[in-house]
Amino acid sequence: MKLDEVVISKAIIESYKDKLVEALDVDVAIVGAGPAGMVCGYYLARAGKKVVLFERKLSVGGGMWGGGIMFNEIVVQDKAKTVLDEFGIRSRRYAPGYYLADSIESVSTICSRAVKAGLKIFNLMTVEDVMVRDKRVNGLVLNWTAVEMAHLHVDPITMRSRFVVDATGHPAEVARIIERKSGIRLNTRTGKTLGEASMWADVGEETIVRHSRQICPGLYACGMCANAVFGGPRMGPIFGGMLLAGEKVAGDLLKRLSARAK
Ligand code: 48F
Repeated sequence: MKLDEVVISKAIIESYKDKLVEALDVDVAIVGAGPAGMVCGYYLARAGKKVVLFERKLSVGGGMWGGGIMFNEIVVQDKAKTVLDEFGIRSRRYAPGYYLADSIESVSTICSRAVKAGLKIFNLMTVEDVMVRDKRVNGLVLNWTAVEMAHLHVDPITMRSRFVVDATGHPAEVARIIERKSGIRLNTRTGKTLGEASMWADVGEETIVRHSRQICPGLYACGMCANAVFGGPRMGPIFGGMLLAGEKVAGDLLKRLSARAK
């Protein structure tokens, strides 16, 4: 059989079009394919929820690939070892309470398991705005990252979602859009994002899980974004908090979604 380039092109275009149309009305839309966002997406998809994730970059994985200073190993504490095990990521004990995992195995395995569980990931797409109705976030405004990079004057498209998760890491991009444009008060001391504090792994890892929660109606913060919103410290290349944050936000959302279904 001779290969026909037009058949290849049609296959891609038709399949992607169907996938994108399906993504326009979902239970949960996650912004950012770092470890926190992908873990959150995995648990939601595994529970049968319709969940999509939009990632600005070509590759998923956010800040996890590079371990610490590009040494591609990550450290995970006792509490989060169960999440590594759940995904089937191999780890080894370095010292009491500290486990090491290969960052490449970690990112690729989390991504693979999440996608196979049913999470639909759209890479190369930037979330540039949100939809707000009655003071509640209920969707996202999307454009190709290439449009953003080239500063082209091209209008975006819109999708609807029962809940949105900001997993954009340090910049907390969705929370900052809310702060700038919506007039909605965030659930913080000042009603605005507080900005992250300087490095303190022990505190940062504890607060990140606590801070990963609803920050205004319809919107949850997850992972490093949560510490940026609530003023918690950064923690460097220990990643247990990111994994536990993803698991926690997924658990909170599953409760909310089942309450809405009743
Ligand atoms: O930064 P990132 O990995 O966030 P995370 O899951 O994990 C944080 C750690 O990697 C590390 C750390 C540990 O000490 O602090 O930084 O909380 O992943 C965030 C992802 O969001 C994407 C971005 O490209 C990255 O892959 N992202 C950011 N803004 C947007 C976005 C946006 N507006 N639209 C789409 N994707």
